[in-house]
Amino acid sequence: MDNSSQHTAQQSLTFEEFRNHVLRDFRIACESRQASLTGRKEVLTGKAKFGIFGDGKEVAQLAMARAFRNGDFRSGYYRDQTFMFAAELLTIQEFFAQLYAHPDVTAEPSSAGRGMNGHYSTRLLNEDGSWKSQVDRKNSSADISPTGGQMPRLLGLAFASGLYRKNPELAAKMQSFTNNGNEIAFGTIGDASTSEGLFFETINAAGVLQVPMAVSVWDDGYGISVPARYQTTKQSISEILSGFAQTEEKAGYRIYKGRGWDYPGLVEMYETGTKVCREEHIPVLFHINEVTQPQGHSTSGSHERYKSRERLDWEEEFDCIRKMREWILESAIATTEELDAIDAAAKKTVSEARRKAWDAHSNAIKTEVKEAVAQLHTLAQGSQQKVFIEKFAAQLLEIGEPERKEIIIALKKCLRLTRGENNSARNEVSAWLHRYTALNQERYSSKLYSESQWNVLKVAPVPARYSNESAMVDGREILQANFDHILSTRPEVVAFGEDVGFIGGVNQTWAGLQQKHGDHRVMDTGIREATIIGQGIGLALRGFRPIAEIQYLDYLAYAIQILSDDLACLQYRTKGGQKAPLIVSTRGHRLEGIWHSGSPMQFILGALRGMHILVPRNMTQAAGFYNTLLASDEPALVIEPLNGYRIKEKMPDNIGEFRVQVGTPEILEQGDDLTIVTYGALCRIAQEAVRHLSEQGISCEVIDVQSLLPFDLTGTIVNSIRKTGKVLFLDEDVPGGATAFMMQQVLEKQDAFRYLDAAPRTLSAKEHRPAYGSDGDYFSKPSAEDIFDTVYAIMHEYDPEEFPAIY
Ligand SMILES: Cc1ncc(C[n+]2csc(CCOP(=O)(O)OP(=O)(O)O)c2C)c(N)n1
Repeated sequence: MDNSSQHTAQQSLTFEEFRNHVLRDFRIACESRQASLTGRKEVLTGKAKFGIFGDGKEVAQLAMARAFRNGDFRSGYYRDQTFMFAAELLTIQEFFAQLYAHPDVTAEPSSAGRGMNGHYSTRLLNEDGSWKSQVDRKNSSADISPTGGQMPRLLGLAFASGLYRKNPELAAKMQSFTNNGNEIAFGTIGDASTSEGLFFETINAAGVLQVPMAVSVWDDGYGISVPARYQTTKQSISEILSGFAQTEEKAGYRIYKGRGWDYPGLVEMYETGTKVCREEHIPVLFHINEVTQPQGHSTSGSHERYKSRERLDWEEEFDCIRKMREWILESAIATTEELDAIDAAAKKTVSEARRKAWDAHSNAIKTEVKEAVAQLHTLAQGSQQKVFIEKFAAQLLEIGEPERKEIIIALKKCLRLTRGENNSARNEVSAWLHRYTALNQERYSSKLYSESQWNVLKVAPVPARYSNESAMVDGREILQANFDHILSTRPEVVAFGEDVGFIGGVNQTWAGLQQKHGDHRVMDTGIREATIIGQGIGLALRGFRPIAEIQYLDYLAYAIQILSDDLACLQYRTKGGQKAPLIVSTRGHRLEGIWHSGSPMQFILGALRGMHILVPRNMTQAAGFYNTLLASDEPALVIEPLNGYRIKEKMPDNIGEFRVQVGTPEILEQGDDLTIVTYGALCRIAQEAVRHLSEQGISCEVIDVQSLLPFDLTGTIVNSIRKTGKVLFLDEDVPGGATAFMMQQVLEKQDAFRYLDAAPRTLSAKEHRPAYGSDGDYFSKPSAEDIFDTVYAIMHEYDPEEFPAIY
């Protein structure tokens, strides 16, 4: 083949430059394949627990990496090691450090050993939690395991470029995040995972929004063992998405199809496709088929079980590195000897990098073992159990490849053995154990929440100020005025959701704000909860401060997976390497019927650790929370009380500036006999019940928790129980839902059981969802009468003479 006729991408290069590019790529392909082969061995010989690798996908990823520029983002999945190597976002040593779960960010920057092998990310944050520049480097968002889960965030990463381009003034201010919106968000996904709803939702949304999103589908024909005929209509994702293609009249996608082993074809395809994507913000789909998976899906099984002999033979023949090699030779770019030398060197490089990664990981543990053994020797000296302790020490030293848990187990066993001994070394050993436990806490459990100076707990409260002129208005007007102030003073804030833009939200909390601030600030979206959240995550990763609205709390279920798997655990799974300070705004608890009265708080509390969960009782408190959150760098969910928009509240004079502290309950009613702990729409109903109870001589304290995560950091509730000796936990969740959570927090964490004179009680909604209509609500959710009766029953149990049964 004539060298001068190579693809257009290479035409501006001299032959020498072109050859260097090709041989660099070939080297990376060889190294990456060797890393996969070696990685599998490491799992099978027990050095690592699980392995999933990118073999068979090398060549396509080299081509994608060629088109990837500074400022661009990747949102991909576990097959992308070759891309990461080629883009210089991952070293081979780091690849192995991750396989071994090395819990140190300097050794394993993607996730500090937390994320499992094949889960990549770049560190977007400095040590102190501030943003690094994104434009002078290549970026990868943090991978997650749920297949297709990378898609919603990808939309947001691409949308950020769109918004920056639409708002040049902002782009000029945010130069460390964008170069006028010229950045592409590259997505990767396996062919089988395109069956997920998240894929289609994202594809449609990006087509509507016309954002620079470039999705590559690595099509190897299987999802683990299940072939394409069970995954994809017509067995071709590009064919079925052809209706999305751009036409003369209508905007849409550019769709390209390439073969996973065709290096020159792929390089050219990526160059052409990403040019329009970057310049014209046209979304692009690259369907890469004829991709192989030489080692099978993962270390958990062999592909011979489900691939035919014919398929296995084809995979061997069309192995992408083999084909790349053939092409290099046919094109006379290099000789067989040169390629063999590259391959041999790659094997050496990988072997060396693997050894270094292993030594770094295992030597760190061995050093800790030695320290622990020294502690055990000290303990043994003055102990009657010397023989046994020395035996434990010797056993610990003998373990060929020890793990940290074995240190803890041995120390605890020896301290138990010596319980009650008058041995001064025990204190020292015990102190060492505590220090070691704390160290491992930092290694394996830190950074679920921001530990930066912008941690939400560091935001000081600012009281709402009122004067004689302060008007009584509908609650929704307070939110609207507050959002107006935010949009006027914070250009990086954008808000979006279903009906949020043109009409200003179903409850008018954004009314007129699109007209005033522009449709690049306040936006309508399609009905697509998961990608509304993804849109927010991607924007937040790129410097925006998005407020994403989920129209009703009941529909948060559509988005809970992405909130849980992606947003809530982001700081944790990168050990502080990334953050997405997204505010999710919704409304719930009480209105009408099965799907507009939900309060599934336990479900949210269980799924969203890593986010703050705020449940204001009215719109002033809600506005105060938004202001607090915008001063912090953490993600949160704010649930406005759905039935409160038309209830009158006093408009604060310092709208947009007052802040409500999270983790701080408020006492709404003072009382001596019993403490009612509640939140949201029930606050008013509890206050009403308390008035009736006082007529019966029962004095209740009503505490509005306001913030479920974090929960009462001030001890307000335990202090109240100290006074009253009795407590009722009240909410609209199911029995044993968030009331059980509150009870655990108060009795166990605040130690309140010591002060109780009567059994603690919970009162919640019924197990079923609320029936429609006023009576449906009354008989499904706690009413003032239910509260009265439950409180009275506690008082009756406590003092039956003073409080005889009523009914
Ligand atoms: C939501 C979800 N369901 C199931 C799995 C288990 N799983 C992991 S990989 C995989 C197959 C994915 O196949 P494909 O998308 O074609 O990617 P490939 O592994 O072939 O590159 C499955 C079912 C998962 N990780 N996430």
